[in-house]
Formats: sequence, structure tokens, C-alpha cells
Amino acid sequence: MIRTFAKHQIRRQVELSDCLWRFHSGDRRARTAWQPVQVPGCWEQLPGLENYRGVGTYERTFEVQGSAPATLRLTCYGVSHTATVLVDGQLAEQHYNAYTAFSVLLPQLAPGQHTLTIEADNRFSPDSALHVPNDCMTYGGIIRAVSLEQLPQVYLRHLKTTPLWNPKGSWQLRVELALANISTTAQRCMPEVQLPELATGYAWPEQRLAAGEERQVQTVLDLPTAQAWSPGMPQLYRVVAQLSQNGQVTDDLIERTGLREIRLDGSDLRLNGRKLRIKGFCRHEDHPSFGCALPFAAIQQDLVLLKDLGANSVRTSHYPNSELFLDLCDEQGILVWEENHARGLTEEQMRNPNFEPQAEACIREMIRVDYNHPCIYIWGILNECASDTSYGRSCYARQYELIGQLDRSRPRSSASCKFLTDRCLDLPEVVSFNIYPEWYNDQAAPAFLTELYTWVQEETAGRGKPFLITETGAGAIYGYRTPSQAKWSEEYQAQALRDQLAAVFNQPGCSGVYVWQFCDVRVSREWFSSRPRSMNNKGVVDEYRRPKLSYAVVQDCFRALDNYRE
Ligand code: ADA
Repeated sequence: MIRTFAKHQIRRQVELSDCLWRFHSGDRRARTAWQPVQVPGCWEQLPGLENYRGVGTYERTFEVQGSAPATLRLTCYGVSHTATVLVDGQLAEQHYNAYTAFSVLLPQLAPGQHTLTIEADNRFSPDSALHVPNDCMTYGGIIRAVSLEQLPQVYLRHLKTTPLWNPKGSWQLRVELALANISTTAQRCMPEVQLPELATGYAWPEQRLAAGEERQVQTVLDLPTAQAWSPGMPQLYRVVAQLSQNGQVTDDLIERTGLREIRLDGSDLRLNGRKLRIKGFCRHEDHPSFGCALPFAAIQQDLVLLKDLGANSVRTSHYPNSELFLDLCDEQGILVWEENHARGLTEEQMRNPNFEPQAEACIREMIRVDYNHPCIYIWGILNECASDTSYGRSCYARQYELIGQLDRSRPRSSASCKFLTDRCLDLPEVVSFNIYPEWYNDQAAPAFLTELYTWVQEETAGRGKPFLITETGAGAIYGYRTPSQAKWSEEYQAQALRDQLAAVFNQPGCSGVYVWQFCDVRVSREWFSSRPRSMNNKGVVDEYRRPKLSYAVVQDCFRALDNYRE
């Protein structure tokens, strides 16, 4: 399953999960035995490969229909963490980063059967600046869907929608459509866009594209009868783009939009004019039965629990999440802080020559694919990286600038742990900190937060900006109960979260919180010494989603608070 709605009615798109693939550990030349596996999936779920860090090879065949050669587009939505893609043994594409999609055109494939081979490599090395030994797990495999599309000579390459609240007091939608002529001759076509649920649309004049030409057309649609998207009323509308040639519809591309406006107002974040209160959880894509390749049902089950907890937002810590997850958040009105892939990198790690290209590629790919999701209200970067050094600051500045070029409709932020030393608070629109009073330090939560907030307001350029606590929590081993309330007990975690959340929601000027974290997750073996069970045990549920005592504490707190602060 790629999306929760049909992206095409006309164009033929096939998800390559209709049958098992064959897999063996080692690269494509290795002579290890094949075994049948499902895709998406992680090889850590296979007996004997639970801790395998290396290269794995996936392979299957696919058909080109018809009697003439055809151009296909192959899309991999997530390969962890470095992909090498071959078709009929010929190199087609390579890609780094498990959490962003990539596509490659396969031109003029002959009718009949072809072989697709994908090598996935999850090794740590200087070639990988973002997937490093960490307080989370880099799994191995084809962790999200793979699809093939048969493309016409001129096709709809991209559809971007931006909701606008116009001064007359009604909604508009900017629609940007990218066309591509992949034939060897000039082509004429008629692009149009429709919003069926609103019975409106627009048809552009005929376009003539030279061979190989790519072109963008755009329009702004007035939507006087449209309903807004919000957590309480997540109204979505289909945006259906079509391309006609010689009077026949030859291609289509369907997206969804939600009409909502995120605006900064002093120290407040306003959603459709109302002061937002964030009641959120940080969530890793991690599960003992699926690794990071959670199927639709497992993702939705997590969202069922998050809504039961009274949460209205999820922070995709610390990487872009699957579009299935984002679609479900769009449909259920769950706000998302989505962030590029980085966690706790030192200045030395940020000086890896691969770091900036890989981090910036992740930003480009994340925003390109996820831009249309109304649930995403903010873009985050570089969780707890070296924002307290001048070199680190230069990297933060370039990445904030890049986001600003790609999307001016959303604020930017970064979850920092550089208390009293962060040098980047002038750069983002929203100031965010991860705090663990009563866990990593024994300072009482209110005093710790007041000291931090006062420093930001009095000593930094972050003063007066919206302020979020993007992590707070404590560890608890599921089932460890003790009247002494020792650290790692469920009782201690429950009390710490009670104190931390009270401090956050009593802090004037604070727009809300993300609890660290939703569920216990697997971490790299190198982190074993500070992570009992080689897990990050700060979930309010364990890895099997069994609730700890803290579940009811957070639920009581979140349910008692409205989504808005006024
Ligand atoms: C940091 C980090 C999280 C997690 C957390 C913890 O805030 O951002 O990924 O490692 O610490 O559990 O200590």
C-alpha cells in the first residue's frame, strides 16, 4: 500500500508487493541461497539476520505490457539505507537515506519480462553521515513500497498545492503542475485541474513542449465554499490533474489538500487564526515484528493509541516518515512536525564531507514528496546537532535557507539540547528544546524550564518567538514496579512526566510539548551500555504497545487540555 487514496485513475501504476521477492544476504554477486521475502520488510525479521549489518540483495521480475517498447518510472519509497538499483543487470540508480523516496525513468523497455534487482546496504562508514550508530536503529532492507508506472509521451511529473487564506475571508488554492515531454518529438497537450468535491477547476491553454522539455504551469483557484482543515475537522479535497492529447485524456495525477493556514503571531503559533496548543508525542517508526517497515494496520494502530492518549500531534523523530503515516494524519487531523534525518551529530560528525550533501538532499526529497500534506505544520532539522558551534551554525543556516527556498508556507525549527549555549536561535521561526529534568538531571522541572525559557527570552535572539518543548520524559522498563519509585520503574516515569507536563503547560509563552516518546524502540548495539535491553525505554508504551503507568498520566493531562490556547 502506497497511499490511502488512488493517485491515478488513468495512468497505470503497479505496486511491486503483489508477490514475494527473492532475497539473499550479500551483494548481487554473492552465492548465498535465495529465500522468499515480502516487500516492504526488514531483513532483521529473518532468522539469523537479526543483527546483520551489511548488504542484502532483493530481486523479482516484472512485465512490460503491450507490443511496443514503453518508458516506465520506478519509485522506491524507502530503501535502508543505501540502494543500488539494477534492471536486467544494468545499473539504473543509486540513493542514500532510508527515509526518502526516489524515482528513476526506465526508457524504452521492450515488451515482456524484465528483472529488477535492488541491493540495500545498512553498514556504518564515513560514506554514511546520517545513518550512524545511534539511539535508534538503522534497519536493513526495502522498508517502504516499490512501484512501477507506465508513462505516456508527455506526463504529469509533479502536482503541488498551497492553501491560501485570502483577505476577502475565503480559501484559495495555488496549484502548480509540472509537465514533462519524454518523447523525441515535440508534443501538444491540454492540462487541466479539477477539485471534484468543490465542483471547480481550471483548464490551461494548449501547451507545446519540445522533445525532452519540462514545463510548469500554475493557477490560483477561488474556493468560496471550501471548509477548512483542522484537528477537529480534517476536511480533505482531491485535486485531480489531467493531461489530454488530441481530445483524449492520456495521463492523470491525483493529490489531496486540506485548507489550513499556519501563521506566527508573536510567541503564538496560529492555525486558521487560533492559538495552537501542541499535545504531542515523538514517534520512531519501529516495531518488534516489522522493524521500521510498519504495515498500514500497525501504523493506524499507533494512531489509535495516540488519539486515545489525547495527542493532537506527532513529531517524526528523527527523519521523514512514510506517506501512509502522513495520509492517515491528514485524514484524522493529527498535526505533524516533520524533520530531516539527523540525530545528535557532533561538530566532528557534521564535518564529514558527506554530511551537508546528504542532509540537504534529505530536505529536498522530504519537501518535494510531503509538501501537500496539510497535517505537516512545521519543518524541523538537525535534532540536537552542534548548534552551539560556529561551524554547526553555518550548517543550520544553510539548511534553514534551503527550506525557506522550498516552502514559505510553514515555519522552521530545530530541537536543541544546547541549554544556555545554543547559537542558532535567531535562525528559525520557532524555538524548540528537548529537556529531561528529573531524568538526566535532578533539577525540578518547573525550575529547569523557567531557567531555560528566561535565558531564551533575555539572552538570545529567540526572544518573543513561539517556543516548544520537543522532548521531555523518562525511562521505564515495562513491568518494573517498585514502591521505592527507583529510576527505570514505571512509577518513576509516571511521576516525572506528571511533573514535566505540569511545568510545560504552566509555562507562559510555551506553545506545547512532545513527550519522548510514544513507544520503546530498538537502538544500535553500540548504545547498549546506557540503554537497558539495548532499547530506548522512554515509551509510554513498550515496543509491543503495552501501556505503562505513565500512559494514564499523559492521557489525563492531554485530555484535559484543548487543542487551542484561547
Ligand atoms: C535526545 C534525542 C532522542 C533520544 C533522547 C533520549 O533528546 O533527541 O532521540 O535519544 O535524547 O532518550 O535520551
